[in-house]
Amino acid sequence: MKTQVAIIGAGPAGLLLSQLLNKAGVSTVVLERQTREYVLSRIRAGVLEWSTVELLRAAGCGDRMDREGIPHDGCYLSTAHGLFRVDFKERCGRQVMVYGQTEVTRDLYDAQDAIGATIIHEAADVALHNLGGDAPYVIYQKDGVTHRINCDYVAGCDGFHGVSRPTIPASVRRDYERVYPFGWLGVLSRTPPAADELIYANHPRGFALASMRNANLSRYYIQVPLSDTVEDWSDDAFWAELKRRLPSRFADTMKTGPSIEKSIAPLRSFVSEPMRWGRLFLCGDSAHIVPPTGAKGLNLAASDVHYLSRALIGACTAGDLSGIDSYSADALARVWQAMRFSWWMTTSLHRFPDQSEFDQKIQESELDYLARSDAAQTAMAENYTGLPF
Ligand code: FAS
Ligand code: PHB
Repeated sequence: MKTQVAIIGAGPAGLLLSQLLNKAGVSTVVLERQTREYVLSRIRAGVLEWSTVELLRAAGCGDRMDREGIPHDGCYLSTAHGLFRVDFKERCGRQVMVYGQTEVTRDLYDAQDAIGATIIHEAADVALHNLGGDAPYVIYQKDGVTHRINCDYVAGCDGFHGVSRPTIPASVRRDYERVYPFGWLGVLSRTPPAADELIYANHPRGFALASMRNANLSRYYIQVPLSDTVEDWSDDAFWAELKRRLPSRFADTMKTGPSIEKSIAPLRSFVSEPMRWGRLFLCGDSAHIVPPTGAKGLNLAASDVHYLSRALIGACTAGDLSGIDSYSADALARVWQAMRFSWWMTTSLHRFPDQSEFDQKIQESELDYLARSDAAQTAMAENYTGLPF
C-alpha cells in the first residue's frame, strides 16, 4: 500500500490530522492498535480552547459541538481566602467550550467516515522504518498477516505509550519530566453539574475539581495519594470527600448519584525534544504530557496538529519544506507555554505531601494575589483559554 502520510494512532491528534490532510488533498492511512469501540470508550478531557474549537470547525467537525457544546465565560476558584471567579471573556475576550473528548473523537470518526478516510483498527506491532531516508515505510500485523505501507512521511500520534517516540534514538532525544506525588480520582455521574461553570478548589485536604459534560452529566476529580486504588473509594466516600473540598455554596446543594465511570490518573509533566526526526513527526501525547489541571492535554494535541497539518500540506502539495523544517520549533514553543501554565495551576492548587510551612504560605500568597489582581487574572485567562497559534 502507498500513501503520502502514514498516521500512527486514531486518538484526537491522529484523526484530526487525517481529516485536515485529506481535506487538502493529501492521502493518509491511520493505523490504530485498538478497536474503534475501545477508542470511543475512553473518558478524558472536557474543555476546548477556542483555537481548538475553530480548528474542529475548519476540519468540518464542529456542527454537533456548536449544537451541544457549552461555551463558558469563566471559572470559579475556591481557596483559603474564599471563592472567586475569573472572567475569561472580560479579561482577554475569549471563552472556552465545554465538550467532552469522547464527543470530539466521535465527531472526528464520523467526519473521517464521510470522506472515506482509511483507518485500520487492531493494527498490531506497528514498526517504523527508513525514517532517515526519503522512502520511509511502516510495517504492521493484522489478522495474522504482515502488511507494509510505503509513505512520504510518518505522523506519530500514538500517545505516551506509543511506538513513535521510542523509535527516535535516545542519543537524539532530550526528555524533560516532572512526576507529581499524587493522582486524580475521577468520577462521571448522570447528575446535574454542581455549578454553572467549573470550580477549581485548593483545600487543606487536597485539590478538587467540579466539571461537566452537559446539563445532566458531571465530571468530578479529587486529589488522592498515588497509593490509592479505585477500590479504596466507594461512591459514598467519594461524594463525602468531594463535598468537604468544594465551597459549601455549591457542595450543600449539589446532586450526587452512582458513578458511571471511576478511575485514577497519575499526573506528570513531560516533553520530548525534538518533535521531528527525519520523516517522522511526533504529535500530541506522543511528544508531551501535561497534568490535566490546566485542561491542556487535548488542546496541545490540536495545537500540534495545527502546525503539522500546515507543514505537511505545504510539503505534499507544493514542495514547500519550510513548515516541516520549522515544525518542531514551532510546536515546542507553544508546548512549553502550556507546560508552564499546567505546572503553575498544579503547584498552586494541590497540597504536596512534602510541602513545608513556607511552601504553604507561598502557595496561599500566590492564590491571594490571583484573587485580588486584574493582571494576574488576565494572565490566567489568556493561558487557560489558549495562547494564539
Ligand atoms: P491519545 O493517547 O488520545 O491517542 C493515541 C492513540 O494511539 C490511542 O488510540 C492508542 O490506542 C493508539 N496507539 C498507541 N500505541 C499505538 C501503536 N503502537 N500502534 C497503533 N496505535 C497506537 N487532557 C485534558 O485536557 N483534560 C483531562 O481531563 C484529561 N484527562 C485524561 C485522563 C487520562 C486517563 C488520560 C490518559 C489522559 C487525559 N488527558 C486529559 C489527556 C488526553 O486528553 C490527551 O491529551 C489526548 O488524548 C491526546 O490525544 P492524542 O495525542 O491523540 O493521544
Ligand atoms: C474535565 O472536564 O474532564 C476537565 C476539565 C478541566 C480540567 C481537567 C479536566 O482542568
